[in-house]
Amino acid sequence: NIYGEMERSYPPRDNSCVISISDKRFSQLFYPEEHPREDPVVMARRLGILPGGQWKPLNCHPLFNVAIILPYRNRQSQLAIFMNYIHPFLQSQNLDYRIFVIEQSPMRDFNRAKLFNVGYAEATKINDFHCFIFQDIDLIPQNPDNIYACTKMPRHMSSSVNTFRYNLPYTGLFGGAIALTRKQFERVNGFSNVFYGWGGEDDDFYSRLQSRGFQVTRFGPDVAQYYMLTHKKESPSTTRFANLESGARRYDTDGLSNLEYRVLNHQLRPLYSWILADV
Ligand code: NGS
Repeated sequence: NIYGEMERSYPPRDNSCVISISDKRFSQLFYPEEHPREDPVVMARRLGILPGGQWKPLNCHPLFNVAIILPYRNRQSQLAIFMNYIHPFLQSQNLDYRIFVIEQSPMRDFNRAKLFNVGYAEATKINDFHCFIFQDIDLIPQNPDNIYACTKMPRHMSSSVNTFRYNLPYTGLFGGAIALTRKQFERVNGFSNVFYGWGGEDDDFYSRLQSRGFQVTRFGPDVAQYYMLTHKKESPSTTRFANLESGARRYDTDGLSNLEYRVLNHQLRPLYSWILADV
């Protein structure tokens, strides 16, 4: 029973929300690109989403308190498809959640891992989030039983992606979508900040977890199914292997502990909190 592995954010009460309702709406929606798109303001009003993309159930006591962190640059149509889909999905799970989009300013190569650290740091300033989901905007969870909340061990959520024909390509893959409690994330000093450009930062993060004795967990491949929105493949960074190799020497000094960035702009948009950062 996967739900036995969940790490609650709040103690249960008489009127605790049920964790999953296996909502059948979601399996009908693929392809998500073709799902009817609702105007963000209309959607927020219809679903009772507060400015900045916050929501919690009002008729039951939520068990999970989650910040969803999405690194972002230049993927406007994916962002729209993701938001259109994810709010009803998260609401079906009765979570107390808030969505953060962390956009990297132009010029430097994209630094997915550092944007996660920025998202973590900014979210933590706003609220005492118990659980963090770090995930790519192009990944759409297909199974409503894939709870967007934390487990007793750090969890690789997207182990079954359509582009890999729903197979895990290698055991150490920890990219795509992951869930960690604040404590777990702090224990490994967050992500490395040095991975500019595509690739390797998730492998480094996996090594960090292993170095601290964490066994990562995954739900079964049927539950962990994701649909990836199509896009051109990025060209991999040339420094990723060198950074990976020297990674172990930096676990304590490179991460949340030395995180530096500037927030250039921020807005509470109808479906998410937007933060523009120079990293
Ligand atoms: C590995 C990358 C990871 C990446 C994974 C899957 O090779 O960062 O492929 O990529 N590691 C290195 O480059 C060192 S995927 O096929 O999803 O584009 O997450």
